[in-house]
Amino acid sequence: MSQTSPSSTHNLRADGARLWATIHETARFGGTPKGGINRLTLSAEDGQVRDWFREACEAAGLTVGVDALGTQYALRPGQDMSLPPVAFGSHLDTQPTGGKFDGVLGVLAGLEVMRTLNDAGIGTRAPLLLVNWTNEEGSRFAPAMMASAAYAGDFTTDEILAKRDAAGTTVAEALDAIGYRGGEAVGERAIGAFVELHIEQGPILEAEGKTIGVVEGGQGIAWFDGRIEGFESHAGTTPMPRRRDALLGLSEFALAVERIALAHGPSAVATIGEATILAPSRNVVPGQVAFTLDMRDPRSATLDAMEAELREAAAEIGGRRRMTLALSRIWRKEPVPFDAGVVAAVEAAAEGLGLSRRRIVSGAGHDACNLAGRVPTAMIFVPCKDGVSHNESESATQGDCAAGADVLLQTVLRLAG
Ligand code: HGY
Ligand code: MN
Ligand code: MN
Repeated sequence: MSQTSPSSTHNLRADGARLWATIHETARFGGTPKGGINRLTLSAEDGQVRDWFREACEAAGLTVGVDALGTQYALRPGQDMSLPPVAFGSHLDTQPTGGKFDGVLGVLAGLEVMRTLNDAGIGTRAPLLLVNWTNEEGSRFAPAMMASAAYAGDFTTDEILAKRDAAGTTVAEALDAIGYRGGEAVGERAIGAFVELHIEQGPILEAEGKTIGVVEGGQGIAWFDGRIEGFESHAGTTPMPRRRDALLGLSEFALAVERIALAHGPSAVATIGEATILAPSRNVVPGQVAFTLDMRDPRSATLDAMEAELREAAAEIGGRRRMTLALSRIWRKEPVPFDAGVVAAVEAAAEGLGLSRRRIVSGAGHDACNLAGRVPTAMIFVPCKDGVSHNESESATQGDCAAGADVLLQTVLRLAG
């Protein structure tokens, strides 16, 4: 392999058609009739795409390792193996109504970078490391981005292994079920810098006609589990004024969540994404409701203020309706700035490629937001149609995916020497 030199790599481009074909080839694992992907973390479908990923990496000459939480690391040697690898990647798990690009683009564009360097016979000074992080989505097991959070030291491996899904299955059992409970200790892998390519999952780049988002950081996130205790009673004989209907308590609280987020707008957002009547019955007034709350803003103080106002609203509604509304916070991710040097490398790469671009803060959480706490990290965004994501209609163009892969390639070459 020849040494990288500016001339030999400046004109190097990813193979956009190959990347596009790879994205669509893997979409069959958990593919849905509507053209989306339902590939929950550590499901059988996730196991299938992981097997595919390992084989594709090995076919590209990479050495693939797996850690105790199932994260896959594919290593490409560099001339100086004493240097920590330049890492890039994202996640292959999806939401239940996921699309073809969320997470997938970052992993498969990383594979495209490896394939492109192989085809050109180009070596790098530092090793390269392509990563598929376990459970970025946080849909089946909470919190989101859990494996990269463990890598960053925010959780112990045992804490994560003990997390349970709605059916009571632990992360450990789910890993064993698909054979991805690896031998490496989490956090053992040296990483010198991390770059993640991802669709924006928002409307800004498309609205402004920009191809590349140079991501400066991620906003703060707080997740809560909610529980409302009213009183079950007969649907036919309980007069309306005497009811302690937990579903009506949730309904009022949901409108309070919307009011509070709007009051702190435009950046503040809050979502009740799951709600369940426990022991439901058509002719029983709901007595117990469980729900989840996802709250975000780029400002930490705003997250604090919103939480205080939500708790006040819960107490007021509960007092008036003679029920308890309990909110327990299960996760708080502070707003995180990315590394100025890596951000500059992304910006220089996009400029060198003559791509339209703008600086942007990520509204979505990403594994990069956890890595940023431990290694120099930044992200690259490309547009997605109408800014839609976490929806089976999620869509991006081949040209934008290829442009994102080219920015990833040039950024990695800048960082790896
Ligand atoms: O929730 C998030 O922001 C990420 O898409 N899992
Ligand atoms: Mn994602
Ligand atoms: Mn997602």
